[in-house]
Amino acid sequence: MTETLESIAQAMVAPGKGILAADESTGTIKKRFDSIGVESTEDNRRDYREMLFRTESAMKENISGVILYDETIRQKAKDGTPLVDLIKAAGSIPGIKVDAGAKDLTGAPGEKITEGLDGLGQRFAEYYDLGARFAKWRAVINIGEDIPSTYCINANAHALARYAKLAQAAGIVPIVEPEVIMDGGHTAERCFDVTEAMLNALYDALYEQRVLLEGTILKPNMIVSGTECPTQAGVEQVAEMTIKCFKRTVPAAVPGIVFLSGGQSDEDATAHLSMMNQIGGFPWKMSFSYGRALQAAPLKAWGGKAENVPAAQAAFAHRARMNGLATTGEWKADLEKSAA
Ligand code: 5MM
Repeated sequence: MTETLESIAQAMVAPGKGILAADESTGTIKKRFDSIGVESTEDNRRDYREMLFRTESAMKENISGVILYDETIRQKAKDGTPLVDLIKAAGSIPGIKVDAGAKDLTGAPGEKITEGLDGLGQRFAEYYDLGARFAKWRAVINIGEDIPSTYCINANAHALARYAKLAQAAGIVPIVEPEVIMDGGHTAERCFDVTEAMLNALYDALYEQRVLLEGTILKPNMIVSGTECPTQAGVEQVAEMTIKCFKRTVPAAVPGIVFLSGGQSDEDATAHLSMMNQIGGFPWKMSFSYGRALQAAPLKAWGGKAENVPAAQAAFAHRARMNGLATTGEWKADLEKSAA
């Protein structure tokens, strides 16, 4: 079958499957390794990611694609096999994070703009040759008393659309990720309003810049209460508010929405996704593109020790399976208990 932007995007959100976000930049992976007392060397990063990509059941059954960091897409496994080939051999699609990170937005205290557009066309051509068939660009939107500003929302929407058009020109499906950050004392209603404004600006910019929506994937936050908010929205409320917000803003032509976990507990991220799919009634596939909610358990079980690899792979396979079930609304809390 000829590979098109549409067919790649559809494969990324195949039922029962979702994305593994393993694109931690060097600074972020160091923080993760610090939490388990492991030094962040190139070899340790390779060993850790190789362990995940060699978890056969998870990769074959529940992981449709893996977002890689620039170092990882070029790395080889211990036996010399390119890590990209391990992913492809499992029937999963290699992807690449191409943004250069969120930097301070000039003239807007507390706000961020994601950089990385310079030379992006050439970089896409190289990543395509290295095997990437989708990419990711993340915008960071903070909620505070007077933020986000329209300036911040529009600047990030514009950059996301520029990136998306360049990706598609190179035959690569863009995941557009406007992350409204959970940190803060704000309510779920405030998260709803900010996410609604961001998504409206994003889809305006994608339209203006002639991006083919059928060949894109959205990676958003769910509508949740701020981490410091005294009243926390429950599972059903999160699911209902998230669906309502997206119905207002995300065109039906978009094939899939793959959520980030954003600091939610592993089980909350799974329960929320499953509840949304149980409720249903929306035109897109709803799946996952979790970083922490897929990796926290295997990272802890691994602890940098070769003898822990089977336990860590079992922990990863379990979370991948639970989230796979959540993509069809079939996850149940009992399944977590029986595994424990
Ligand atoms: C895996 O973390 C990604 C990379 O972050 P840095 O560029 O800061 O190192 C991050 O973009 C991730 O893909 C998304 O935020 C989703 O991850 P979570 O952990 O929120 O599910």
